[in-house]
Amino acid sequence: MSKISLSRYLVEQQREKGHIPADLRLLLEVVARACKSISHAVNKGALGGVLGSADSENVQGEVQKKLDIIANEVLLEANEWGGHLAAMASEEMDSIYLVPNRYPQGEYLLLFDPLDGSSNIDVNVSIGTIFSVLKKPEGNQGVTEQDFLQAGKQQVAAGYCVYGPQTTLVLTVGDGVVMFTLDREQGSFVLTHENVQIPADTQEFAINMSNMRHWDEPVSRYIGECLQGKEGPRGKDFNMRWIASMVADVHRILTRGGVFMYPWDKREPHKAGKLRLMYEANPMSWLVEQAGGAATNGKTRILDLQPSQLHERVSVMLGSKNEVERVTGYHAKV
Ligand code: P6P
Repeated sequence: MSKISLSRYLVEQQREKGHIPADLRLLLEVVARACKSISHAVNKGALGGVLGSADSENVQGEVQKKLDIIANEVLLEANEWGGHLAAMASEEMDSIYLVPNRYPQGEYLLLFDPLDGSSNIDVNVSIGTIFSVLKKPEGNQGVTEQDFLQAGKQQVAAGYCVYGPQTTLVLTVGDGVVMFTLDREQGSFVLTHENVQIPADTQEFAINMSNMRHWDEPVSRYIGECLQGKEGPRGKDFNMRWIASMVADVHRILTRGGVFMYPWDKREPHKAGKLRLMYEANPMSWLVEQAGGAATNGKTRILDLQPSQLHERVSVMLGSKNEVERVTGYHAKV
């Protein structure tokens, strides 16, 4: 089979399927090029002097790694001049980033977590870039934060690039999920997986077990039943994985199934959860749904949630449909 590049896939999505307009195709090509640059910087590691802390904090109050800032700057610089964007939003920036007036303004809004899982950078464990694309609402002259506050079901494209043993770009534009692996000799992303499907059932769950004593009852019940194995109500044994890098855990689930959970817990009861809705949960939830899975906050479909703040957090349960429906059902009984 001849190699299909990301560019060819996007042209075909534009020309033959009418799924994406030219400007969105251009935007996705630019994001992919930025991910290639980030992959290059990540792969250098200590040799590039990019490991360790940047001695600064982001809007979340988290210590920023040097690579967090590098990845953020790569994405801003790559996307600001193309004329396809009106503004950007990032986990690493308090407020939105307007495309400078010296460049043409486009109709899209780009949101990203430039380097998710950055606590894993210094220990050489897979990390990734997560991105989400929305359309700027019609009518308004300028762009404000309010324009970004759209439910996840309004996304026009979403994806991530995982920097692991391979650098793999995973994308949906609403026509299923496809995966492209970076061919470093050619310097291009090559289509390696089409029509990605998550099995509806699984025997593998991903959760940070050290938080067990802080969970709500439905989560405790669901995980407790998994731990009881074949002697318990589930009648089968379960395996556990926790990479502490959402991109890597979601990639495993898209590849072989599973359920990922970062639920609300009692440690900081005023926070809905740890993960951010706009640029982590929404893009990952659309990818999972496009691959036949499900994603809720325990009660509501994540893509239906109406955001009220750019950096708001959410409880996340996503992956194999039957497992997500089961744990969501336990919440409904509370
Ligand atoms: P914990 C990484 O910091 C992240 O945002 C996600 O990628 C990951 O799933 C989660 O936090 C890990 O959190 O509490 O297990 O370190």
